[in-house]
Amino acid sequence: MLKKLLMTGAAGGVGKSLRPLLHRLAERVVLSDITEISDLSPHETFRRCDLGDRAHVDALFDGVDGVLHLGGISLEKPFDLILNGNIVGVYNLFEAARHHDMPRIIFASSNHVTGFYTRHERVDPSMPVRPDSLYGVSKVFGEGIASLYFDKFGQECLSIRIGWCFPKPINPRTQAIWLGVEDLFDLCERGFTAPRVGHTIIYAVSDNEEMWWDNSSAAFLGWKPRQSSARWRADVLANMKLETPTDPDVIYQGGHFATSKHPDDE
Ligand code: NAI
Ligand code: 15L
Repeated sequence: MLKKLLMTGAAGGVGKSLRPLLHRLAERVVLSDITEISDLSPHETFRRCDLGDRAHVDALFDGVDGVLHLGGISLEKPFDLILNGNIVGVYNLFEAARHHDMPRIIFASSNHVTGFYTRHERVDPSMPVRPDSLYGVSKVFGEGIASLYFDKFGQECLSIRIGWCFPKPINPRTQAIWLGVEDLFDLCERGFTAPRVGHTIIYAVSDNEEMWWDNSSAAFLGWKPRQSSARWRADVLANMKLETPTDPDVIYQGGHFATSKHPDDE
């Protein structure tokens, strides 16, 4: 059991859905976000913080023995936003950890680190990255910092390349990459309690019928996702438009991230 877990990005969709489970993992939970959170449970406190502000990020770490880093820009956006939230922000986070006894970090990376692989390829974390967006590149940077800080300073981190963590899938792509919140919680618990993670990268995806990713290099975690998007199969089929196999949105694992315009041109 952790004594004090810091969760950044706590006001976001994933943070909200994880919050009711975190008392199973930590005695106290510090929620942080740039957006205010007011509906706190007794074991929770809130600290407003822009991840781009080094001193504020540093001040979040007092007594923290585990960090779940969800905060930042979660979609393709203009570069200045990504720079502040995901590049400066992740650097500030790892620097704060280095100066505060190096609590283990779980870093919310993304499937968009490898979004330019096709849906017919089976990708594992040792394969070269193929980011599909500036957002995907920012997650590559986060994984790079995690790798450097482990190799050079011994800072441990589990980078989880999340698929689609929303209540339910909306199309065949998100059906293949759906991640249930119970499975995510179980992965985080294993990430914090495993004797050693070094810097490990894993695809965070439930036990769906279609599988694009190979997590055998992280088998030591013993994570066996139990949820599946199969129960929405009929809904997805009933509501979907017919997919054109030659449509780039359909070809690439990253879907429309792979085909979107440069965000600074919009
Ligand atoms: P979200 O966009 O709902 O939440 C992100 C939170 O970060 C927001 O509450 C936002 O206010 C906060 N934030 C943004 N910029 C900030 C800054 N400069 N300083 C402090 N806080 C800032 O995203 P969601 O869906 O909850 O995702 C959580 C994490 O997981 C993100 O890092 C995202 O990239 C990653 N992820 C999520 C996936 C999903 O399916 N939901 C898939 C792949 C990755
Ligand atoms: C992500 O990385 C995003 O944070 C999430 O909002 C979804 O867009 C997801 O990827 C996706 O692959 O669709």
